[in-house]
Amino acid sequence: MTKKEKTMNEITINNKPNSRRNFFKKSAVYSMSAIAASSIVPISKLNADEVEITQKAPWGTKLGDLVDKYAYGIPSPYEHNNVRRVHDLLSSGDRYATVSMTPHHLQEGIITPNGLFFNRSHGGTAHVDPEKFRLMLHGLLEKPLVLTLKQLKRYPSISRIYFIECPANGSTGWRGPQFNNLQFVKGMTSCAEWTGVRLKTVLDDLGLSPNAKWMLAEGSDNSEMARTIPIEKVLDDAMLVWGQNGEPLRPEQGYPVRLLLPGWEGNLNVKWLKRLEFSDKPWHTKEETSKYTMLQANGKGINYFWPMEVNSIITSPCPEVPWTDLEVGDKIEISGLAWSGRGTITTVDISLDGGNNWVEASLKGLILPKAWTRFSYIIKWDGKKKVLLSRSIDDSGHIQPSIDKLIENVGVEGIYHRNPIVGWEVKSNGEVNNVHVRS
Ligand SMILES: Nc1nc2c(c(=O)[nH]1)N[C@H]1C(S)=C(S)[C@@H](COP(=O)(O)O)O[C@H]1N2
Ligand SMILES: [Mo]
Repeated sequence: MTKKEKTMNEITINNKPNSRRNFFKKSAVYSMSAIAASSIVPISKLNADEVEITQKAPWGTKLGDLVDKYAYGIPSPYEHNNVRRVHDLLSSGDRYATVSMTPHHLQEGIITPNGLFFNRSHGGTAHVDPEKFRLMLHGLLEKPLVLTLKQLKRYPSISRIYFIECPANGSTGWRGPQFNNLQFVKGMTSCAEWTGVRLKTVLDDLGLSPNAKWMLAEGSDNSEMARTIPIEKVLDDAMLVWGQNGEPLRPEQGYPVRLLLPGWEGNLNVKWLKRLEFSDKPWHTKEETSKYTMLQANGKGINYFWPMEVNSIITSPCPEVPWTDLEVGDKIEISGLAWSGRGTITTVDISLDGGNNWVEASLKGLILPKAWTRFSYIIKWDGKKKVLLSRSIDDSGHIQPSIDKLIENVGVEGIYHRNPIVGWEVKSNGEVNNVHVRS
């Protein structure tokens, strides 16, 4: 046994009582046991005598599909489980007002494929004829007008990677672990590269009145979704988008044009956009009176609660991706996603022991503001029960709270903005369960 493996085992069994000091402490020794290892081969027992590899595979003995079989390509039939899922508990009694969730356990990198982007709609998925699409911009503007899609697309475009998250994401576990899977625990967020025009570019052209303090965004779908947005956000990074990961927006995402408010509550990102109105007063739409207020412990509601909080989740392992095939000594990556609607992820810490000790994970690939950020930490499997947690910090100084801390602050009545540190228990046989860790 090398010195590093020993350190690892010692800390795993050293289950100190939780204290506030420990909670924020990072163990330098512990982090050295990660990655730094004698060899990079991840599997302890390798198979060097497999015979099949010397023979022709079944798919090589005959011609494959015609090259043009699919005018629009589809995933391998073996990937049939990589699909969005709806749960009846989360719908309003039908499949028109519900949410179809992203399978994060099967996601690679930080971009959600368009067919897997979560879909939260209140009146079904509308199908808008792009020829008949019109966008009305009016109110406190020098040049109010109605644009066709072609006209809108003549504005100079930009492409940016941003996540969208429904503020109800995570609400299924508000009072305890309700679902033993990742998909229903955190599946109401996805991340894409969006193409469109900055709203500021359009407004510079149309002459926004200095008296304009609010913008109303209204959808053309059956739900008539409408939200009031402060002008500062509109002029900061808001976009009108028509492109999603290199192709036109999908119907589920609001084809042909949606509003994108990077990092802010999903419901503000109005899909199937129809109208933008500018005013000196807010509107108090039905979405702002009957929904999307944040009920606090004292019984009062917070009216507007815009940015999505700093958040993270370990996506591998998770209940859907257990470690049941590992042998003691195998190296394995703990991988996950972190994001914040307030800025850029700076740090993700991992705990293997339910929050007694924390180590810093490495951030992989692109690290962008208001976008998913992939984190990674490699350990050597010792066959011992663990409680895995991830905790992210952003450059605005926000840190993911413990469940108890969050409940202390906002109570248990409000269903939105639930971003506590979430845990997976890995049993000694490698099975993974959703657990709540008190601290
Ligand atoms: N017009 C319209 N816009 C809408 C909605 C809707 O029902 N109608 N749902 C909102 C909600 S609640 C969320 S969380 C996001 C979800 O975006 P997505 O379906 O593209 O993931 O869209 C928002 N925009
Ligand atoms: Mo939402």
